[in-house]
Amino acid sequence: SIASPKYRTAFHFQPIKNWMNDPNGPMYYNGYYHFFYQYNPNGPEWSENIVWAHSVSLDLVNWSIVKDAFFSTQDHPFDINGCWSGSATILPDGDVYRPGPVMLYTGLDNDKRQVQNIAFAKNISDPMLEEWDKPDYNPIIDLPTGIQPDCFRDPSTGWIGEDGYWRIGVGSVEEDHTGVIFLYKSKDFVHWTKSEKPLFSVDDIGILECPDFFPVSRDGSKEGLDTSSLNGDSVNDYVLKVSIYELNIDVYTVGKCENDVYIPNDHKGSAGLRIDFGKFYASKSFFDPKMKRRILWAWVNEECSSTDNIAKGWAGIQIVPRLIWLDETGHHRLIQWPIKEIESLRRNEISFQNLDIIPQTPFEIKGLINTSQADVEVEFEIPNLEDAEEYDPSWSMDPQKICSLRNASVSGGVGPFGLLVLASDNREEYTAVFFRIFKAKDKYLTLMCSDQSKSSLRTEVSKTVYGGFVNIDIENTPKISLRTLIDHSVVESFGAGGRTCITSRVYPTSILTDNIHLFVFNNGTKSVRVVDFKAWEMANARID
Ligand code: DQQ
Repeated sequence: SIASPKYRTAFHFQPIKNWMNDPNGPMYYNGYYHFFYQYNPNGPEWSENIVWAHSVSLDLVNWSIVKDAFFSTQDHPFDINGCWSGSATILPDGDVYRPGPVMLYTGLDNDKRQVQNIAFAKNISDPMLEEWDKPDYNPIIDLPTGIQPDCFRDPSTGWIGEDGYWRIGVGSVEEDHTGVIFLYKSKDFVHWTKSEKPLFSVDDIGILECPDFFPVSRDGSKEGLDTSSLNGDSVNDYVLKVSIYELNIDVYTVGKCENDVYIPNDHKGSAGLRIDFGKFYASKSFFDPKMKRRILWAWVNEECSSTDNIAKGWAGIQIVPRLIWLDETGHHRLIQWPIKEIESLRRNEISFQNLDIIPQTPFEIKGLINTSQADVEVEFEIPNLEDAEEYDPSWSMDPQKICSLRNASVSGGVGPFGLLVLASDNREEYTAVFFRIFKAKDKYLTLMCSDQSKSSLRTEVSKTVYGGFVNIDIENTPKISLRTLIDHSVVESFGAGGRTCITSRVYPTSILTDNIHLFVFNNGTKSVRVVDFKAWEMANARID
C-alpha cells in the first residue's frame, strides 16, 4: 500500500515523519551546514501554525535532527499563530549590529497578520546553533499600509551595500494583483525602512513568495559569491528568483540593480524562466564559504492525495542540494548540478560505451541490484537530424503541453530517446525521462520531458507530464547528456549538464515487490547512440 516505507527516499532529505514544506535559512556556519524547514510536528498535513525544524550536517548528505528552532509560544504575540518562511544572514563583526547568525522570518501575530521577526543565535560559539533568541521587541517590520494582512512574507537573506545599509526583499501583492518584492533597508539589521520603490514587481501575477536575490559571476565560473557582494556591478550579474503562488512555480531572471531597483536583462513583463520544470517550489540558495559555491534547496511536494499522506504519515521532500552558477554563453541562464558530495553514496558502478539503441527495443541495464535508488549518467549522440518531426506552431512553445501530447509512447523522428526508470517487469509501469527533437522554421528545438503518465497503476495520484526546452545548439553539436537521480518516489533529472531540470514524484506499485528495472529506450525512427553510460546504486544517507 501507499503506506509502505518503500516510497520513502534514501538520499533526498526528509524528516522521520510528518509534513515538511519550504527550506528555511540554509547556511554554513563554523563547520556545519544548517538546514531549517517548515514542519508540522503534529501530522502529515500543512498547518498554519507551522514551526521551523532544524537539521545539521557536515557534508549536506547525512543529517542530524536537532530541536525545533522556532515555534509559537503564548508569551510571543508576534508569532503566536505560526512561524513561516525566512532566511539566514551571518552578520560580520562590527559595532553597528550584533555579529553572528541571524534569522528573519514571517510570524503570524495575534490577529493573524503577517509580520517580519528577527531571531539571534543565542550562543555563537555553539556550532549546532541549538538555541535561538526571539527578542520581545519583535516584530521588526510591521505590515505596510494598504497591504492585505495575509500577503506579506518570506524575508530574504540580507546584503549590505557600499553605503553600509543592509537590504532585504519581502514578498507581497498589491491591491491591483501586482506581485511585488518590497525592499527594506537598515543600518543595524533591527530597524528597517521600506523603500518607496519595490525591488521588483510584475503586473497581474498575484503574490510573489520566497524571494531569493544573489550575485553570480559573469565569467561562467562555478565559484559562488557571498550575497553581500551584490555591488560588484561590472563583473557580477544578479539573479532574482521568486515563487509564484498562483502558478505554483519558481522562476528567475538575471539582471542588474539600479538605485535599489532590480532590472532583469530579459523576460520583461514576466517573472522569468523556470528553475525546474517539475514539482519544485519555494527554493532558496545560500553561499557556502567553505567550498566557495552557491547551493540551492527546494521543496518537492507529493503528487498523491492528503488521504494518502495520512496513510503514509509523512509528506514532502527536498531536492538533492544543487550547485548553481551562470551559463557563460551570455544567455542569462543558470546551470544546476547535484552537489558532488552526493557521489559519496555511489556504489557498484555499471558502465559501457558506444552502444546503438535500436528503435522500439528498450535496452535493459542489468547488474544493478537495486535501481530504485540510483544515479544514472548517460550521453547520447544523434547520428542525423533529418528525421526530426516538424514543430507545430499551434503548440505555442508550451513544453509541458508538447510533452503530454507527444509522451514517451508516441513514436517520433529523432526521439523520444532517454531512460525508462522505476519500470515494472512487463513495463506496465515506468517513468520516462527523454528528449525529442523538432525541426522548426529556421532551427531545431530540443525538448526534454519527464513523463509520469505510466508511472503507477495507482489511479489516485497525479501523473502530469512535465517538460522544458533545452537551450543547446543540437545542429552543430548533436550530443546531449542526461543525469537522473532515482530515489523511490522521486525522479530528479538534469538535461544537457544541468541546463534543463525536471523533478517528478511517482508512486510505482511494483516498488512494493522490489521488481524495478532500468532501460535506455528510443522510440524514434533511427538508432541513437549511447556514447557513454554510467550508473550506480546509491547507499542510504543517514538522517537521525
Ligand atoms: N510557505 C510558507 C510561507 C511561504 C509558503 C508557509 C511558500 O511563508 O510563502 O508554510 O510555500
